[in-house]
Amino acid sequence: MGIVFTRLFSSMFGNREARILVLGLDNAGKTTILYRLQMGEVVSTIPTIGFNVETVQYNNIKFQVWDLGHYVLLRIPDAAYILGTCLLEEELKGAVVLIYANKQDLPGALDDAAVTEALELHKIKNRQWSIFKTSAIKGEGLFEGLDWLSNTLKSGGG
Ligand SMILES: Nc1nc2c(ncn2[C@@H]2O[C@H](COP(=O)(O)OP(=O)(O)OP(=O)(O)O)[C@@H](O)[C@H]2O)c(=O)[nH]1
Ligand SMILES: [Mg+2]
Repeated sequence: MGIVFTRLFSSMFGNREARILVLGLDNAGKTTILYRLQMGEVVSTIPTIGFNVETVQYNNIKFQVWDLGHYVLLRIPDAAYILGTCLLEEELKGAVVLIYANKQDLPGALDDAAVTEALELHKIKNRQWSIFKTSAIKGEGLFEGLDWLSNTLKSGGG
């Protein structure tokens, strides 16, 4: 699953820009999602060492997407803990949280309710968040999530 944070900046000219920090379990599909959103196709990936930064233009918002590689092998309880810790960061104060429950095309994938429970998303207070079931391989759910994100940002979230 990928975990996405974003924060909105409006320039003097009304162009909207947002930064997205992509976090998630190793092998969750973060890099695949990034390039699927950017190019509309599945690219072959190798485990990310360091990070990828790309721009995705969508709904009149220029998203600068930071895709972090697996520095540590995360498991779900770690992911829940790290998410909670990240949300305490001053830098991410007010950031909107979009969760992709990815790999829904695979049998046994945790669905949105199971991911919500595993990541303890109901503990998130004073912040807008939403979760979407996705398959980066099939191209399902990704833009629905980005629609939620851009609408939330445009209505003043983040
Ligand atoms: N079946 C299925 N496979 C997926 C999906 N998304 C990604 N994958 C595959 O999962 C593997 C890992 O994808 P990556 O995008 O490299 O994963 P990552 O989260 O960037 O991994 P790290 O960079 O190691 O943290 C690749 O073989 C992808 O093709 C999906 O929705 N369904
Ligand atoms: Mg990667």
